[in-house]
Amino acid sequence: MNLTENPKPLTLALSKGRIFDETLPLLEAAGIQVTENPESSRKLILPTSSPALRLIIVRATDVPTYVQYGAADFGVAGKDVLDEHTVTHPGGLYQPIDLNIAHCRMCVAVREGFDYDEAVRQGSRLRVATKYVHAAREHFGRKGVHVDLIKLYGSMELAPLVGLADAIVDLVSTGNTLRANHLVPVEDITNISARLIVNQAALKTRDSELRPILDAFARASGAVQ
Ligand code: PRT
Ligand code: MG
Repeated sequence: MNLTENPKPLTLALSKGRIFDETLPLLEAAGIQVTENPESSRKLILPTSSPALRLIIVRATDVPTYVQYGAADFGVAGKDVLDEHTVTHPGGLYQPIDLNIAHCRMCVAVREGFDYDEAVRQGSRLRVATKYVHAAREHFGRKGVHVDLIKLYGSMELAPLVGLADAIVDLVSTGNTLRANHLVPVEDITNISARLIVNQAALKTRDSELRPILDAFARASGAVQ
């Protein structure tokens, strides 16, 4: 397919911050440079050095939505975000590559001094605050632990400190945020990294344009195709 047949550039959805920063080298491996930085630019649509590719900057949790509805042809999102999205919006997304970027762990954490193992052993009903209610429900369900889940949209670390919850399910990379708030991880749930997701219709209709970028991303991230 060439540009006269399909003049609309491919659209890649990214969130600013670590996903944008860590996707840039992958784009460069595909021969594509991005000159504007979403941290300083207020533009939500960013051009690239290739007229055939533009970026849109959206909230991390909105990336799968833009791709699923075809407003973006492809996007980069954390496995945490994708797993939560898929529970409520199954289908429509093709997830071909683990990009090996934005690594972290999803953990259960509690206040220092809170005896989590004893609470679990006693069968106490735990209050757990999290952004990841589906992952948390599955985790505690597997363990047979009764929990009341409290949905939060950010700053989960605060919840155990002010008596909103006994535990949190959150992402941890360096562990600095937990330490700064006198929290300790007590259980690992899963390892997280960012994935490339592709709109299923775009994968068929725009395959020849997508393919070189997907291949370059796969090579640069060390993914086996
Ligand atoms: O921040 P905002 O509310 O706008 O959106 P977001 O948190 O969804 O986006 P962003 O950019 O923070 O995260 C995008 C993706 O990066 C997530 O979906 C994860 O897949 C991945 N990622 C990797 C992380 C982290 N590492 C991470 N450490 N996402 C969040 N964190 C947070 C964590 O929630 C905790 O508050 O960083 C804090 C812990 O970090 P450490 O280094 O102190 O342990
Ligand atoms: Mg964040």
